[in-house]
Amino acid sequence: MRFGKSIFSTLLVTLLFAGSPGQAELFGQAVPGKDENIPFLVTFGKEGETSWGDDDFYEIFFFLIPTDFKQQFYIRVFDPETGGENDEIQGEFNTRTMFSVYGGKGVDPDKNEESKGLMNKPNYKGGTLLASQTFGREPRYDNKYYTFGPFNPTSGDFNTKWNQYVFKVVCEGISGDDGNLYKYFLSRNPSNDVPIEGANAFTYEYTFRMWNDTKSVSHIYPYVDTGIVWVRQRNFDWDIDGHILVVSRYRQGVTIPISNEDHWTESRLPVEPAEVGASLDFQFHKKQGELVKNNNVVVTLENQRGDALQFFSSPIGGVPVYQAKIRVTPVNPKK
Ligand SMILES: [Ca+2]
Ligand SMILES: [Ca+2]
Ligand SMILES: [Ca+2]
Ligand SMILES: [Ca+2]
Repeated sequence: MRFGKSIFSTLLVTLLFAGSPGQAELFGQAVPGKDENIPFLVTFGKEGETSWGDDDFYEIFFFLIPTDFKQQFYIRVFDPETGGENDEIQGEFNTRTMFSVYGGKGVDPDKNEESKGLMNKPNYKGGTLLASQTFGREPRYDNKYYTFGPFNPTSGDFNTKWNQYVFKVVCEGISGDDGNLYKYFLSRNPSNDVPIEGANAFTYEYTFRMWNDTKSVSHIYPYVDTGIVWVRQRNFDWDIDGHILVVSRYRQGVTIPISNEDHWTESRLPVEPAEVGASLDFQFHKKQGELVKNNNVVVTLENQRGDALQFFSSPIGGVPVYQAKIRVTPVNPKK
């Protein structure tokens, strides 16, 4: 993927309108993000079954630190252990999960394709290991934070196009079969969630837990960069739980094919020129009636060239809102 001028103008617009309600929060440090309405990320121990909703037993997130931020920062992990509250038990709790923070050369996915951690590209640990910690079942971290850091922004992999330092956190389910549910917060402070203005986070393959609430709608926000004509969406283990709707400034909503248990479904979605340089809103609507419980799901997107799209925790350009006044050609997604 290529970040051109468009993202900077979008970021600039975002900065200019920071005060208006509904605009992008500048503080994209909660992962999952505030607008996503996703309760937790989830990574299973590698002895788990993929039918429980994690296809590969690891998850990678990138954190972006703006160059004008000169202080040290921290990456906090909420409920890093697997046991007690929040986590998904299978038999007894025996999962061990390793969190590793990387900086330096090799992290930036723009320069190192394998850093993205997509399927069939196993060398996702590019970069310099800055910190690592393994958690089993540990009551002291149950429903609590573990804090990595402090880190210096300049320990990241500098990306000149974005003018930001890139860090990477890899979470791997190294043993056991339970699901570790957790979330991140990028913070100025080791013991509180204090956001860094202008920072953000993203992933290329999003593995997350849905709420156990039929009324809830979760969102993820892929950024559509210049040159994108269509995208291929892939979703895994959706368990036929309701529907997935794609909304944008120019798209009132189109449903996409959904996956069943332990199953990938994919489809192509044409992109309108007017959708370029902004985020799409992938909405995950729960099935009404009987609750599909503990639904974990995986989503990836790639463009017509096969390059993966980023899902930003704080949507670039803000949450896209359909604008009825703008006429668009009806979209008819074809495989
Ligand atoms: Ca727990
Ligand atoms: Ca177990
Ligand atoms: Ca956990
Ligand atoms: Ca599932």
